[in-house]
Amino acid sequence: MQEVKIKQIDEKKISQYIIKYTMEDWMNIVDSDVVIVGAGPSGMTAGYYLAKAGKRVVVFERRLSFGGGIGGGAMNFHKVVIESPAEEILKEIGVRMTEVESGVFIVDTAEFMAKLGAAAVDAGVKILHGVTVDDVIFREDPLRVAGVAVEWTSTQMSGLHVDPLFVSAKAVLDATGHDAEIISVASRKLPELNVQIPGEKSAYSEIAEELVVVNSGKVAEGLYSSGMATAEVRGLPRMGPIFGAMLLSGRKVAEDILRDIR
Ligand code: 48H
Ligand code: FE2
Repeated sequence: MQEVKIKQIDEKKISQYIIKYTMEDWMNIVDSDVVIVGAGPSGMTAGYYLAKAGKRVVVFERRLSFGGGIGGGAMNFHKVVIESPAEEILKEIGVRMTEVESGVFIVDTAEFMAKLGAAAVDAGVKILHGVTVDDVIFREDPLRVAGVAVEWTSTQMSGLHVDPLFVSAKAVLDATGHDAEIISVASRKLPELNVQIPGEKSAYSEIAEELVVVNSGKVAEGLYSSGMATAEVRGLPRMGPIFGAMLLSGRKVAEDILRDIR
């Protein structure tokens, strides 16, 4: 048997290193350029392009995983469909695809999630898991969304009365998927933003993809939507397990945010 020499470190130091470096990160995170809520396909794509453009981006994800709805595929089948021109984005981050007809691709869900997550992290996005966003910060003159309130998901699930911490940002992106949770809370608590939520429609895949992409963007000053949150907020049809619009809407909203916060 070969001897293995493992560096020894005691418990106190393990804790100290984790606490010190976590808090250093949080000191920066509370003053971000862009807060993205949700590490699903649209949120991670937006984060990837924003970080590549040099913005300080944090993604808060309620769960302890990446990918949002990618992981469930279609009825738990481990494949999803991507259509042109969204394959450009997957090519850029090295996801392998099978072209099943001109402009239509099949991808594996695990590879899609892993490589999108890795691309976002490599571009400089901070992704924090187990954090739920449950409110926004606002400012007047001019009226705008100026950040979010965050809480540990585990604290929320416990039902304990614990106040959140606040994170300020020049732009907040609701990439929370079907429920558009952040825009919903902003619309309810800040009626002066004048945001109505008609709700998502039943499936009509052929038209839904393009509609989601072109309608992703600013919802109110400082507040943006992408992916299925856009369908909810703009009253658009759903499309099922085809993910081109999730990627393209993430890229589109990143471009809009870059223009606005320059
Ligand atoms: C922190 C939160 C909070 C919160 C939610 O659902 P997602 O995958 O979102 P999209 O829009 O990028 O992608 C949608 C796609 O997965 C999908 O469902 C499609 C294409 N459906 C078509 C159809 O017909 O059904 O990801 C959202 C993420 C998830 O990981 C949530 O856990 C997370 O956001 N999240 N994180 N604070 N308040 N709410
Ligand atoms: Fe869905």
